Amino acid sequence: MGNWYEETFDGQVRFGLKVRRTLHSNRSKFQRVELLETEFFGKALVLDGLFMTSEKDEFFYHEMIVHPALCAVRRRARVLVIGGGDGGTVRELMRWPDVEQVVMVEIDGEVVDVCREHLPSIASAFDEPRLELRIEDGIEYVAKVPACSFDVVLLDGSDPVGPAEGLFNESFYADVKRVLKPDGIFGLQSESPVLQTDVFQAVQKTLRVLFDDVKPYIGSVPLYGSAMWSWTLARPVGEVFPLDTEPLHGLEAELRYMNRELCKAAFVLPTFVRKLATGV
Ligand code: SPD
Repeated sequence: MGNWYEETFDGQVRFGLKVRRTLHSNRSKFQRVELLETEFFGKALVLDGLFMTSEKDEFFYHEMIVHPALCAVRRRARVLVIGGGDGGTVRELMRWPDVEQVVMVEIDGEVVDVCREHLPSIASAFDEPRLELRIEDGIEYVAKVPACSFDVVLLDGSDPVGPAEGLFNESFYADVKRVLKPDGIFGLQSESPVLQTDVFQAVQKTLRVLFDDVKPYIGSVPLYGSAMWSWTLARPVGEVFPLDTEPLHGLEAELRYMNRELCKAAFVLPTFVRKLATGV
């Protein structure tokens, strides 16, 4: 028969998955970590009751958080990932031959361990020699590293509750800007313009205070219970566009969501999203 596992949005909307069995359930030092075997999505990671990723649809999210950001920079030698404990973001980064080093800073080592054990197709790049994996607080890490250390910073965090809450504020974004090179790029998941409208709007507004140019883009992630999800690119100095999507040409055979046309089209926003992001 199986049980239903439901994520609730603001006590107003519920999204549920039918679960065959629970493979892991534990309260780590930071959050409840669950690994479910579901009927439709395959194995799924859940943190504090929030769906994070699944075998079936993880590529929607991970290809969208990584590849547009890498198309927005000329130099991609050093990349910092904050969060990303399931490993999908690092796996996508490793497809780029000119990425020389990825530093991934994940606060919760239990997430990494559980994903290594149960989600090997997502956590497949943790043993890459180009990866430096650090289990520590990403907020403290960006506060202490020297300025201009990275070409790209990607924030692959959870929703703004629990350990990820501090990843949505101005002082954290200011540190991200400091550790980025001026012509580098900050890419982050920025929640759903439909179900988390206030967070989406607040992220855009806060980034605009600090960065010269901020460009949200949209796609779908079936596991997130909303037809629309968003990510955002922010450039410390200068403009985000134009994106150079040509390097994707060589990757397209191995990608399942991203392609050169989509990489540009994702920045074309429905009017209500554009108004939420820019006010006009
Ligand atoms: N509502 C869930 C938002 C989670 C965003 N991060 C997912 C992590 C996948 N690597």
